Amino acid sequence: MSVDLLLGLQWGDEGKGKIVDVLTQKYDIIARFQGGPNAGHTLEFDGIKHVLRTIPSGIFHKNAVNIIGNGVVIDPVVFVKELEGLEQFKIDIYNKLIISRKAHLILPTHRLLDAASEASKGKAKIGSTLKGIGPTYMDKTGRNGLRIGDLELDDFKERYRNLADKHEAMIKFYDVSIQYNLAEMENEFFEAIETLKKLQFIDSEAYLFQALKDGKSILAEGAQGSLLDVDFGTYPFVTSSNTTAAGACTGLGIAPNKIKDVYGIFKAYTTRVGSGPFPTELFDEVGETMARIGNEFGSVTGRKRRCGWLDLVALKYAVEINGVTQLMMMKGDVLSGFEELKVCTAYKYRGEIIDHLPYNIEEENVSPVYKSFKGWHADLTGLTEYSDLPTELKDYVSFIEAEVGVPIKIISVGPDRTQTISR
Ligand code: 2SA
Ligand code: MG
Repeated sequence: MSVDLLLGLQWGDEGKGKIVDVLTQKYDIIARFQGGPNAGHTLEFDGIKHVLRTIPSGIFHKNAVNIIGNGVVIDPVVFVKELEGLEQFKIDIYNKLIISRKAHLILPTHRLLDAASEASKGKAKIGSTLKGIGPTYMDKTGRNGLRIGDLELDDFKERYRNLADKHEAMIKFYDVSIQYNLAEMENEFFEAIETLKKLQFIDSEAYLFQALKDGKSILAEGAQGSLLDVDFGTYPFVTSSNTTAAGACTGLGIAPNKIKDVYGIFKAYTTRVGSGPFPTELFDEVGETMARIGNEFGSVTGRKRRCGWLDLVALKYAVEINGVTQLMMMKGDVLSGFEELKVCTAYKYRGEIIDHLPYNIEEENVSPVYKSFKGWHADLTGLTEYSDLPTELKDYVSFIEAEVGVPIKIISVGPDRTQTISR
């Protein structure tokens, strides 16, 4: 059997949670491979809206096993809150959720370091979610990190203290004023660890090898989006993990030749939360309307998301980097009611027209070249058949498919599980 991947193709918040939830019926195992509590995967079903942070989006399905892979970073405090939020659903969490021993731990001081780093950057700040993601991955690649498996060691507390002391010195070095009570944060941390330890810790790569041998089907769930990838995103305004397809190999221990389908999720328009370049960003009424109708607020931080037209230059790039085999277009319903829609097909860069992302992609040197489309007015949210969609939307879909060269297999017309049109 093989592994399918599901990834966001823009700057996150494409609607991955919803699609994993819809697709999980087909899979035995759902595995998260990168990121951590910076993610906010929103699912809606039976009139309930739920946001997942570290836990894979297959958790609501009866038979799926959910794995948090080695590439993920886990904050015990956030994780336990997430577990508490799930209590109402009566999920057999201790059998359905397993964690890789190799996943790294986010310490309270990682969160403080994140805050200190951002404060020290002033206007140039990344706009991080302040969940300690960057500093935790820095400790991972710097070979200083603590992992889930370390919780099973007798000297965990000592290891913790060593690292936390070092972090405290670093926080002082930043020389910024951030208020905190570390003792309180540590109490909360160690308390959360006791709950966390009730879960199964495993060598998840071995589990997945065996699962593949046993003919199980696996869906790898990405977090954030391709343009936030630490290597291929709009660096330095990125997150600190590989959000692209390669990240699934390193974040789970899956060989590239085991990957079959790569589902690429994108919004019918574009959003970005946090700082950094965004060539098709709208600063006018149209952008405001998108944000309002699309309810574009960060599901973790509540920050208002920046909105703009669909950027096909960036989308094509993400499709290539990830080897996307099927596209899924989200939030088509949000575009209902606009007289005119625009799609960016190229950039004007230093006086030239280019069709790729330049190394130095900043608002000042890149301006989008648009193609206009006629809008539609129909309410899509109750539609279930592709044939019932307005002709203008079908034209929009066909244009994207032709430009990108990959079929759009799912069109989402609302947040609920049922508001999903398959082709
Ligand atoms: P970080 O916290 O170090 O990963 O931040 C670095 C950049 O990555 C962006 N980022 C995100 N962008 C969109 N959605 C994300 N998840 C949350 C959500 C965000 C929220 O689902 O809504 O609630 O604000 C996410 N996580 C990280 C971040 O904005 C920085 O630009
Ligand atoms: Mg999100």
